[in-house]
Amino acid sequence: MMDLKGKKVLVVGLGKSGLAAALFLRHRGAQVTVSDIRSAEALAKDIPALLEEGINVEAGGHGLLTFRRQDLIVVSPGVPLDTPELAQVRSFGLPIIGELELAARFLKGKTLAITGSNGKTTTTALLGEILQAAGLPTLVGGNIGVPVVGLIEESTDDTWSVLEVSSFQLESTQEFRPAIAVILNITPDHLDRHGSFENYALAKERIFAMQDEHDFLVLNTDNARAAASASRSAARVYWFSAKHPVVQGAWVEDGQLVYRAAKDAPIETVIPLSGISLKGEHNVENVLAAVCAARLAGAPAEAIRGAIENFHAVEHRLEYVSTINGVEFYNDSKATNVDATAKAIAAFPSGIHLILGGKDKNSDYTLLNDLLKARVRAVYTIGSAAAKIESHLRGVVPIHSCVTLDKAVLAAAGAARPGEIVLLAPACSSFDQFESYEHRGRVFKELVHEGRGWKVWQNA
Ligand code: UMA
Repeated sequence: MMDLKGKKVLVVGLGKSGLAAALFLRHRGAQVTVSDIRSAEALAKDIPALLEEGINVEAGGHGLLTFRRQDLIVVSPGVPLDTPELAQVRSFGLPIIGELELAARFLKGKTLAITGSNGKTTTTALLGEILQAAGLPTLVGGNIGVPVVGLIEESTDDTWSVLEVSSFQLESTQEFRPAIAVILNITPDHLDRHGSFENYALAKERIFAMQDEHDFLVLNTDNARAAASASRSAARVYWFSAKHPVVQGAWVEDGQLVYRAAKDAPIETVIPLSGISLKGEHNVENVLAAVCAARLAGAPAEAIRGAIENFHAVEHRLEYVSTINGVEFYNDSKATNVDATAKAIAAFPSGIHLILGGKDKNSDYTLLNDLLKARVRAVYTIGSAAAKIESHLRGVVPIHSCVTLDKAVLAAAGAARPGEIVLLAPACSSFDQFESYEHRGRVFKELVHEGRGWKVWQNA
């Protein structure tokens, strides 16, 4: 474990992770400075508490000198590792780690880490419920919204920390070594940050980089890039598949989710497909991954079944909002990439009014064309990506430029007929118009609930 006493540590980025990291480092005796590009006014709510703790704050930009005078730099996940200041001090040999790596060096007990382009949050939340139902001391955190450093004080040698880990967090890991790692799928996302699909996939693969034959890696046989990781892993590989049996792991057979611990082990029946309340084929994959990882962690099948039966959609992930005048509204604000949106569309057979747009991530929206033709009545665009989306989808489905979410909800609700669906699954990040995808999802839900009384909806 590293000794932080008296060390000069710079925390870059003062969001959730930076705040938690700064406080943790300070409590362990480090001399802490936080640097953020946002102005002091924008950071006003956090600065007084930091100053009171004896933490220095640099607001309104990153000063190169601030970066140089340190023993260690801890980077928030949203800060690109190639920012000029970080690139410079790296060339001087200064250690740079992310918040996840910092936490990994102090967290007690065992870690079950889940990554993937889509499904991470649902699988993480479900696994947290399962391990808890199995009576194991469980903490849940990571990209799901709870910085991992915040779990350290509560962790004991018996704890299972169930962590959602993103490519941003994994990119800067060094010693991070989960006892069980899960890669749900790898499809294009965050190409603006990682530069190429392969770089993005390599960042994800850091989840098993430090694992050895005592550890487990759970992979999706049905996703080519995730499955390809098997040959690069030193861990014991387990599989899940929604399509066919696997040698060891979880799959679907005769309408049941089943698990087998080894090639010659008996097949255990865990739960019928009908026992899963989550919508969509992709959620069958998420549940299979959870079944496999939970069995590896030692949870009995009964605890797994009970937790799955009681588990409903996580907020902002294909979350049912309301039915108004026969039109169903779904909030999938967490669909921040094209693949996630494709999965959301695939969850409904037809009659979808789809709200798309936000901040583009160098994505290819033409990948949606076949699904749009088959299932979507109209697309309603919002945000800075609208023009690009419209040019990619032109001639495929009717498109309405709505600019903002309120106009899109109004237009979609006005056009939808009873039995149809209004779906927010924007395929983009939210940062052009909202603070976060959660904020965007909450605004959507408020608009839907407020809209109950609107005349235009009653006429729909
Ligand atoms: N900042 C700088 N310099 C920069 C860039 C940013 O100072 O060059 C500052 C910003 O001004 C801001 C702060 O950094 O004040 C934001 O830091 P951050 O983006 O790391 O955000 P946090 O609030 O710390 O949230 C992060 C994760 N955010 C990202 O990875 C972008 C959250 O995941 C995560 O829940 C949280 O840590 C706790 O672990 C969100 C996310 O969008 C949900 N994740 C991506 C995804 O799921 O697709 C990866």
